[in-house]
Amino acid sequence: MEPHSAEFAGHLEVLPGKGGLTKLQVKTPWSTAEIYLHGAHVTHFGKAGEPPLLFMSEASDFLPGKPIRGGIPVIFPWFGPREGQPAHGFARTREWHLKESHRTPEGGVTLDLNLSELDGFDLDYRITVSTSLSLELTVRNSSANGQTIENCLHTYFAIADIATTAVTGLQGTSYFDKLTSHASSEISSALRIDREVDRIYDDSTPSLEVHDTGLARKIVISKSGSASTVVWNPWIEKSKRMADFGEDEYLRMICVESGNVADREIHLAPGSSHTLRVELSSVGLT
Ligand code: TA6
Repeated sequence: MEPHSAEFAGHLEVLPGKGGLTKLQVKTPWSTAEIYLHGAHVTHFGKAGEPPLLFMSEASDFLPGKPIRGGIPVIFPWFGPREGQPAHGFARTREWHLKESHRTPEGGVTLDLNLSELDGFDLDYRITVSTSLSLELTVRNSSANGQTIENCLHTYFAIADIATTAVTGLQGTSYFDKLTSHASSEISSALRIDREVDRIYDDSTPSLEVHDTGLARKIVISKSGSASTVVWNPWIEKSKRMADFGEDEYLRMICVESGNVADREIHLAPGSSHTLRVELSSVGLT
């Protein structure tokens, strides 16, 4: 593989990854990360000396045209199924372009990826690897017509055990339960999962946490430009139906996704843009 002009010694390498797909390997003084150009898919982020923050299925495909299972799928321009179209849109199965990369003044690494051969949209995705993982997904309507889109950073978090994990920060937030098609409101201050959960919360709060007592840490999800939070765990039966997901992997993952979906879809005038920002970090549980 030709050395990429963006590579700089010891901090960014462009390598053949799984399935021969191009992988960007990032190393900073505090952390490591891996991003595939296929779908601009972050497949790994971990702080030195800690278990990875992101879950990756051991059964994931790494094939052109197939989504990677785990990490942070980029969902665009629609969320969920669509007749005759790929579920969750096509951004996550397209080959993105690495436009630029540079070191931050503190020593982190910033990658600028782009996907622009989509009719009517121009997507820029800035990924900054440091003591935390920062993501900025900007969509510009490059067409002459108004467009309506949904977007979501569909993050799979790695946890020790779903039975000793809780999501905090959603109390009092209304949600749509995709399994029952009923609307409801979150009553618990610490949401625990003991069955299949697939909920779209109407949630613009700037911060949520995933408390993992098994790993004695909490993951902090800070976000802006996001009016929806999706919480998903496939549990037993759905896990068995997913060919690219291990039958018992539901025990070690939870999706807490940040975006703008369903009623919170985004209307973009010609030439206008929208940016979704998410920052992921971890703190020890005292
Ligand atoms: O975000 C939750 C969800 O919409 C679930 O309904 C489930 O379908 C999940 O996304 C995974 O979707 P995928 O197309 O990646 O299998």
